[in-house]
Amino acid sequence: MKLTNWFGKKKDREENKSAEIADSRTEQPADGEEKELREGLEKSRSGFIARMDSLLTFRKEIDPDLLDELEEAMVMADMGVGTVQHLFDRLRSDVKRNELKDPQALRQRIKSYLKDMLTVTDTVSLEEKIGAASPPFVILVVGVNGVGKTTTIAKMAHLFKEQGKKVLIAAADTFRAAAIDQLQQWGKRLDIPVISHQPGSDPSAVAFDAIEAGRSRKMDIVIVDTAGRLHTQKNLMEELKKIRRVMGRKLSEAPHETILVLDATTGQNAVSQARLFMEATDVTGIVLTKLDGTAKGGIAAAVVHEMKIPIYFIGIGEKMTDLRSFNAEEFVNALFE
Ligand SMILES: Nc1nc2c(ncn2[C@@H]2O[C@H](COP(=O)(O)OP(=O)(O)O)[C@@H](O)[C@H]2O)c(=O)[nH]1
Ligand SMILES: [Mg+2]
Repeated sequence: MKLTNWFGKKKDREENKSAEIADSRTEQPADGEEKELREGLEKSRSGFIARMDSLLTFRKEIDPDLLDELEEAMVMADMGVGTVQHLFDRLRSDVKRNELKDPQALRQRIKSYLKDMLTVTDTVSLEEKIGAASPPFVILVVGVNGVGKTTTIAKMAHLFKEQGKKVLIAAADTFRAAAIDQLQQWGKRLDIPVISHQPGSDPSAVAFDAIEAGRSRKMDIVIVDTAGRLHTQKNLMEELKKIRRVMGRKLSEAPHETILVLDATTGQNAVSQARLFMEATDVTGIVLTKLDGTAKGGIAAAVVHEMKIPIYFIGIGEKMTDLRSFNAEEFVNALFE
């Protein structure tokens, strides 16, 4: 299946139709959301999944060579050595016990193990957490520069607003004037209030004001943007700690969630970033952005398996609507089918 435009959903019906016909694995026509997810993951599907399938297709039986080659393909897809090893330990012992008849059975097993690895057990969904808390529910968004924090905040705000929630966003990335402008512009487009101070001002003061405004204006959700300068790692982490402390003074449960944004196109770098942020602050959930821009969607499995933190959302484009709640089942199906 070849789609020329990853971002645009405006392809005419003809093109959609032929794309679907061309994809022999599509058994039923996907609904709009499913189709958009499939399109968002197209690079990975035609990248690492296609590579896996080309290894499986011409084999009659599962031999050690096949397993080795598949293993290599998964490492190449940024799944991470440790994660891949875990997966293949399980697969090899299944093969040893003669549980897998042929390469297609192996494919099914990989699919099902990937779903396991993308699922963090005993976690409550973000939606349930929001529902259970007394408002405002405060979300602190962290991550290094350029991963898509501000865009993701706009997308989340849009999504929550669609669900009928009152949302306020705060520009605690005070490092650059442009960052404040960017959030203000999103606020205008989304028609939601933005709390901001002068460039260069104290980010924790912005966060404090945001919670105050969230309470007095009876907001359901307050989302706080932060700066992400990597070259001042230590300062950045100290700044985040201070923001959290100051938030907690205003509202003891705040922040209810600390969401780490990771850019899927940075591969294993995203995993190292996750480690750094987890050491410095209490990350509760992940948003994996730019999945539309990488053929190595295996990074999702590495992040969840290694961090044991759930992915709440994935970004599959630059538009306001290009954010999806993450569901392991849907995600793996969209990749594999
Ligand atoms: N293709 C694609 N681009 C994205 C996605 N999320 C963010 N971006 C782009 O990444 C760039 C950096 O985003 P920004 O929100 O400013 O990052 P920040 O520095 O972390 O706040 C912008 O050009 C965004 O449009 C995504 O899911 N897919
Ligand atoms: Mg930003």
